[in-house]
Amino acid sequence: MVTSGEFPGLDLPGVDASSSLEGLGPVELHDPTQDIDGDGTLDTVTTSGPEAMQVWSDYDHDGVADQVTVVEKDGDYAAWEFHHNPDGTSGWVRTDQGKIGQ
Ligand SMILES: [Ca+2]
Ligand SMILES: [Ca+2]
Repeated sequence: MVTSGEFPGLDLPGVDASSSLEGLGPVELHDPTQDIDGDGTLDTVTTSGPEAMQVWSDYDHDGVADQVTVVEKDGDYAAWEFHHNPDGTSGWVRTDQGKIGQ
């Protein structure tokens, strides 16, 4: 049996630059393998599929992803942040979208 601990990122949803993450709930991020912000604590998992690479980051280390950036092979990209709203709801909000090199 394969567990996500042996293969980080395997249980993360596959998304591409045109995917909407609205309606997607919190994404648990176990066993991050990279330290993107350089504070000495691992915070990020990078996964790649046939069409796109996804970079999931958990900056406050609560085990739930706070940000994801998706970069497709053809340069299309999108960035999303997981927001906790004052009214108690939460959800993904797109913060950037475009094409690399334009
Ligand atoms: Ca870090
Ligand atoms: Ca987090």
